Amino acid sequence: MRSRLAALGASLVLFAAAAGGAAAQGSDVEVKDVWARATPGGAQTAAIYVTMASAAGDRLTGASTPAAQTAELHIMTLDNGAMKMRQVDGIDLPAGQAVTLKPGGYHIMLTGLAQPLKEGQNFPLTLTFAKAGAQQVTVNVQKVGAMGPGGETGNGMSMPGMNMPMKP
Ligand SMILES: [Cu+2]
Repeated sequence: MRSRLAALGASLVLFAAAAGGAAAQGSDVEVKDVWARATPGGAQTAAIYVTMASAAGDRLTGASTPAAQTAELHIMTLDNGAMKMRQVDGIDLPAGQAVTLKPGGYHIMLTGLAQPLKEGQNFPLTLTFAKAGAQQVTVNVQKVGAMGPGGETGNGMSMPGMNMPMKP
C-alpha cells in the first residue's frame, strides 16, 4: 500500500513536470473569442476583435488573412468628439493579463475584402506575435452591428473603454 502511494505520487510529479514543460515552450499566447461583424452591402472593410493572453507577456505585431488584401492593427480614439482610427505598430500583452480587442478600441482592420462577410461564416486569420511567432485562429462572423463574440447587440454607440454587456 505504501509503495503504491509512492508510485502514484511519483507519476503525479511526472505529469506536473510534463504539463509545465508544455506551457513553457511553443506558443505562450492563448487566443479566444475571435470575431468580426458581417459587412453590409458592398463594404470593403471590416474589423476583427479578439481576446489574447500571454503568461510571460508578448506583443501582437501583425495579422494576415486570405479574406482580405490587408490586415492592419488599428486603434479607435475619440478626437474632438469624432471617432477616428489610426494604425499602430503593435498591441502589448502584459504578462498574465488578458487583452480584449472590442468595438470602440483596438481592432484588426481588414481592407480589400475578397467578399462580404456573412453572419455564421468562419475564416482563417494568422496572428503574429513578437515572441510566440505566428498563430492561426478562426474568425467567427457575427451579425451586422454585433457588439461581442456571441453576437450581442448594442446601441451602436460604442465608446472607448465602455464595458460590453455580458453574455446571457
Ligand atoms: Cu480600423
